[in-house]
Amino acid sequence: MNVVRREIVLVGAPVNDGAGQKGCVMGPDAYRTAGLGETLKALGHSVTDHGNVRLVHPGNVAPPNPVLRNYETYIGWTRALHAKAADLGSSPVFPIYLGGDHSMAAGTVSGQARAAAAQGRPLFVLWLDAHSDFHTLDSTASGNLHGTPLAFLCGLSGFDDLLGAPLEHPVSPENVEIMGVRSVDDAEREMLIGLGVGVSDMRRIDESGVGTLLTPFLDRVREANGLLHVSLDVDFLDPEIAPAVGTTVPGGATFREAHLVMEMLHDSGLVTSLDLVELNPFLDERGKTARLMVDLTGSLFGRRVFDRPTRSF
Ligand code: HAR
Ligand code: MN
Ligand code: MN
Ligand code: MN
Repeated sequence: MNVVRREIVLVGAPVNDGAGQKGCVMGPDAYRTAGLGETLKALGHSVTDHGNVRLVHPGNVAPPNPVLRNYETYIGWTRALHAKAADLGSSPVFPIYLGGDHSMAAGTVSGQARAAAAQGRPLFVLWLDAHSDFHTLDSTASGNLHGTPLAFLCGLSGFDDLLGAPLEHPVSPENVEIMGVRSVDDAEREMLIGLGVGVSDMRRIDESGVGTLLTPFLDRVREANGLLHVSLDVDFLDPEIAPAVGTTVPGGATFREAHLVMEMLHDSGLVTSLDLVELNPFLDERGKTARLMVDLTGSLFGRRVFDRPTRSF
């Protein structure tokens, strides 16, 4: 069997202030309850749970736009998770960040990008999401900060409060692929096009299939000797199969599309860190969504029906 045994570290990020409604704070414990650690161990990996990261409140910081909600805790979480991810990224472990709403990725991905830069390797990001999360602090109309982390990570301006200085190691927009998107605001669309971010929206998935769209991106990661961070938002999935999310959008990825993405990512051997975000267990149906997210993570870590052909001819 061709199993690469990984040293997996689970990190809880009970971030809730970036979302419009409450419940993501329970996400990390729902993944633990749904058996994430046991599932990964059964696949032959070692798993260590580092518990939950704690918010360090930054003190009073005036928001640059009055519409922003919970600006100070966005800063506090970004700093705490950035430090944790930069640390884990410099060791040979595979971190899985258990969210928490998607604003947490401002910290996890920027920390991983710092660690990648220290190794002289580019970080690529696969953002699996119904949304592009590409608002600046100026352009957001809702003020919900989970709609902004990818713009921050790509180095757009106005985010200097988050780490207290301009982002030192932004992710290059051409190294980002957003997949499954079906809800983009006008301001986001202009910025995504202007910067050349890769976007495979649901229509392109319908027309070409996830495999055809994912392969060239993975080839680019490999050719660049890059590291690959995957940020999996529950709302990437169709709400019929994954109801436990506050921002459902109809017409999402199917069960098989999502598993195929995870299986291809596994086979590529390129993924080095993962976020599981936006799970709101308060909205779940008997743990169905939490279990699906655990199963998808199992596919990313090598679960398959057959590990070799049944015949040699
Ligand atoms: N674009 C909308 C806004 O900014 C919706 C953002 C919702 N984001 C998430 N994460 N649920 O993907 O308010
Ligand atoms: Mn998101
Ligand atoms: Mn540096
Ligand atoms: Mn989303």
